[in-house]
Amino acid sequence: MKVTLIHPCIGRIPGKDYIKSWQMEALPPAQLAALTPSGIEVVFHDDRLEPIPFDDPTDLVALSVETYTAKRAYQIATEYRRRGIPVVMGGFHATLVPDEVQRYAEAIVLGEAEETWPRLLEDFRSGGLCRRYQAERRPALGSVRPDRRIFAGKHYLDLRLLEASRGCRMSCDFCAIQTFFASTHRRREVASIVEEIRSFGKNPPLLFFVDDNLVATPAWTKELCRAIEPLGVQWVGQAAITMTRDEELLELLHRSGCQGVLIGFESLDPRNLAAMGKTFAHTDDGLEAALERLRRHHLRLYATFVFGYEHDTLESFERTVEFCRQQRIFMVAFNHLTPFPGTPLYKRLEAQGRLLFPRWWLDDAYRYGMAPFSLSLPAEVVTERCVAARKAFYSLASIAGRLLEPTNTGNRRMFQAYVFINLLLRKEAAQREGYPLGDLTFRGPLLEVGQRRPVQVALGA
Ligand code: B12
Ligand code: SF4
Repeated sequence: MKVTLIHPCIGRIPGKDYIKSWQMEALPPAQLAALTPSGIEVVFHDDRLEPIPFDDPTDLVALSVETYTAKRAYQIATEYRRRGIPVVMGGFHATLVPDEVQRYAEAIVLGEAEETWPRLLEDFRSGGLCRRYQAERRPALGSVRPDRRIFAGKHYLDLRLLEASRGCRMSCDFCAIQTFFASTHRRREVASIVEEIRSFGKNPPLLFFVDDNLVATPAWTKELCRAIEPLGVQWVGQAAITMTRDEELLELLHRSGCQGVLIGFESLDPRNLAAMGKTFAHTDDGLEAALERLRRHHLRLYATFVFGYEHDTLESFERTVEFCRQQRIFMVAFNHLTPFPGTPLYKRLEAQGRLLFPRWWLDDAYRYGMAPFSLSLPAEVVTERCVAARKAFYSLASIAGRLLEPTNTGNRRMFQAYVFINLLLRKEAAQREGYPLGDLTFRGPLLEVGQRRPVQVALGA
């Protein structure tokens, strides 16, 4: 039996390269590969890097689906359905909107795959595939490590992704994580994380802990830092501004090799933070003092912001760019707020009739970067101002100005990373805009389960 794992891209413009900064190792298929019983052949195609050989024989196709990749995933499923090959789907979107995803997949998996994927494969092998799988409980983490052999020969960014914990206890109203993990947070045994890092060998690439909040449980994070310090690795991860209240934590993070953290600031306006349920992100002595503490401990910052919330005005964009430039932040993301289906935000905007594209992820008129809703500011304004903010932050003058911050350039690897990332994001500031969802070369209608048409008819349709 042969299973083909596929990680879909968001979309594709014929003849143009995919967005470089999104080309990182894909952990979901690596985890599925590790969970697949021996004796089943596994092949992996990364749609972001390479063409998919649709005509290669396979028994089953498995796709990870995020909201932004849903349309492309359905296109890929359609290609296989034309060839009579069953497709299963899992991941965030399959969990957030199972009824939609189920129309395009013979079977779907809701939630995490550790328990359900082996069961699904067994059912498929015995001819009894069910339509829907959902784990009865959240799996223990760390007993199965991603099988990274599937990445061989693929050219990803030079980062090694790994997980130390899953989920988040917070409940920000826009966030798909809180819906997917139901505001729970589980951590791996520190020893098993150390063992995984050791398995990467001497001088591994920069590690990227993909956890949504690596500092959610400070005592555990400190234990982790102490355990990885002797390994001499360099790493980055995702955290929360709450970490700046604990100087011992900051010091341990630095000593363990932490080079920088992504923090979701979302907004500089406390009224917006209150509206999104993110009041825990307050800092007693102000953001400037909090960022100063990060710098003092040599921690670089990737600050992410979203625009379009209730209290945003035109000034919000300029004020935020100015703040980030003044603080000489290593890198930023300025995106419009995104109503992901299944989140409280999505339900609220839907109920208020504020969604301009109710199913934006499938709408042919929708492009990446377009605010699909309107609150205090018109959607086009939010869309345009996000691009302008990115261009201002990634202007050559801003990149050069932020070089003056010693933390940004403190060691050779991070100096090179600063230049590479800032120039890349400068290029992508405009490249991402108007990016299509789905592959523009795809022809024919999306085929739902049970529909099967000859290839030549679909291609000509
Ligand atoms: C690392 C990461 C990235 C990296 C790399 C992504 C990659 N190579 O896959 C980068 C930085 C490039 C990135 C970019 C983006 N990301 Co991202 N990213 C993540 C992050 C933090 C971790 C993903 C991960 O590896 N998890 C570990 C794996 C093992 O867990 P998992 O994906 O949940 O998979 C498990 C289950 O879901 C399930 N499963 C998953 N797929 C399948 C498939 C089958 C068949 C089965 C059975 C089961 C199954 O089994 C797995 C094991 O239990 C997640 C948040 C998160 N906590 O997951 C966001 C997340 C996936 N990203 C998100 C978004 C929005 C984006 C961007 C669109 C951001 C932007 N505006 O630019 C881009 C899109 C890029 C793209 N798709 O090409 C959202 C997606 C939300 C949604 N509703 O779909 C998330 C959830 C973050 C969030 N806060 O909402 N991202
Ligand atoms: S935005 Fe961050 S803190 Fe809020 S629920 Fe999502 S992962 Fe947790």
